[in-house]
Amino acid sequence: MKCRKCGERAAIKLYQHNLSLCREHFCEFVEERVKKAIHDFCMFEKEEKILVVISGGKDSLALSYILNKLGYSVSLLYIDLGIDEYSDNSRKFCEEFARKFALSLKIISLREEWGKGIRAFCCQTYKSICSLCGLVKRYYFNKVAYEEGFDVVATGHNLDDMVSALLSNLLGWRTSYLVKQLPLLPEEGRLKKKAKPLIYLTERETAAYAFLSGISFLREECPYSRDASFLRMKHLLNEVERSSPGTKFSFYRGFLEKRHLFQEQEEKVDLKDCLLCGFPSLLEICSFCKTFRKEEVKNAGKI
Ligand code: Q46
Ligand code: ZN
Ligand code: ZN
Repeated sequence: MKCRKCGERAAIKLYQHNLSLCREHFCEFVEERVKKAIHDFCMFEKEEKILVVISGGKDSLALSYILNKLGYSVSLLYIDLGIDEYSDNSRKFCEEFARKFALSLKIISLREEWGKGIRAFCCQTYKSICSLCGLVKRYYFNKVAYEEGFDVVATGHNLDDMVSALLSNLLGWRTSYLVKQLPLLPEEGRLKKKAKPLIYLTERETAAYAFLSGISFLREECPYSRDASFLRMKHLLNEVERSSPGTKFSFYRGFLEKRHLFQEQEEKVDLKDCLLCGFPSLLEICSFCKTFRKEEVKNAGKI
């Protein structure tokens, strides 16, 4: 198998594009896809300050590496959820990456901030760790971006993440979630702009890029991912992609073309400032404060 660009030995075959590429031309291909996503959705400019949320895994580290290589102003944020050894290991990969590429890294640790890991905060509203994990990550990346003057938060969601969430929300006809599956969510009050520059790349491509670029990343999966429904969607979509390469991309592109159908149905909600933390909330007290500041909520007479 030879690289279509230079005739050297190919490192990977991209079935969707019927294209074999060597290491150098594959990395170039990936970086071009990221540039295209940034350009197509006007995600950010060179002078904007970008906060990249990292987990120690291939996607977020590959994204940080590419944005830094392309000359963007990048800082990193790692949220330590306190999930036993998994969090300790992922934190080490993040610290090592930041050191190696001389990038600033802020760490927020639930055990340091709240005395306990995420498991202890599961409750009636957030029964599953994964839904609570989503709330914690969204709360902190927005808070850090707002308080520290970042223009945009970038996350390492790839095409597989987007289409699996899309399929799962479509199967349940959760239209309010469907409209959130966009590559760019605009700034709204204290909620900072959110960008997903890896949306034109599959998980296989980001993994290959991280490996071929010599990025060391955590290969261990979060222990809770075994029960996560999005993984079942990913397996399903991989089956479809194997027999019909390009399906994931055309599914997502179709959604982008038809997103107005769902946006029209979206009810405009007025967000208030949470009485305890001041960040946007549907109710007087935000979900994060209700979960993490139970005593204060009680004292405020809101329970
Ligand atoms: S980190 Fe968080 Fe995932 Fe672990 S707790 Fe679930 S959502 S599985 S990608
Ligand atoms: Zn080549
Ligand atoms: Zn709050």
